[in-house]
Amino acid sequence: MKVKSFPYRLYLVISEEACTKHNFLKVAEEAIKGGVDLIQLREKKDSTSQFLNKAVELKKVLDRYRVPLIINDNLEIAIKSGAAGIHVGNTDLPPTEIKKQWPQCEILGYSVEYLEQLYNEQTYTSDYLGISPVYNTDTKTDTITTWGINGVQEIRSKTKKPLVAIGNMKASNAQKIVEAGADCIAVVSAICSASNPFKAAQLLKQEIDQGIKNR
Ligand code: TZP
Ligand code: MG
Repeated sequence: MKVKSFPYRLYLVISEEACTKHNFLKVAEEAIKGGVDLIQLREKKDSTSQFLNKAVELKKVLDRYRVPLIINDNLEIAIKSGAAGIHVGNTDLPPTEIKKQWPQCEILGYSVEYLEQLYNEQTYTSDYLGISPVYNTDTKTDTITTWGINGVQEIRSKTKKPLVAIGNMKASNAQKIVEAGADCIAVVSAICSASNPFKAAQLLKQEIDQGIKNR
């Protein structure tokens, strides 16, 4: 499937474990109906075969809605599952290497943890940058810079790359982070642990749309 390029607006980063109230495939489907337009599968504890099985199952759901699948930090699974792209952090396989090994990769995401990264070739090679994290979160604690709203503004002023804000993002803070320059909001718990993932996505999307209008 040929995918559209950015901007995507509401990005669900999903793992089976984070989906505490519903099956993760159900969460993904409801979230798409509520406005999610990009999904990343992030399984840090799975064996290769578990991760691949989940990716294949998730992709079947996403294909029905033409939503691209991104795989977190595992090139083999990204390729084998037929995903549209991959997301890597600062200490993972670098984007330049991913492009060499997987030239067909359509969406390559790269997390920014230091300002200096904005000037390296990994950033130039990426299709979007993750602002990671905007706020501290229990979902990922091994982080370096907590960017906050000022950090989002500063990164926005220094790059034209599409920016994805992640880290304790929710309906109550999404609008102002979009106004500060983020193109897209990524969430784990705001949707994965919601009793109603459809509604949670819908609320987030409304706030993002309002933020875009206010810019
Ligand atoms: N990268 C930076 S923060 C984060 C990741 C994967 C976790 C975000 O989770 P939540 O629950 O949306 O705060
Ligand atoms: Mg990593």
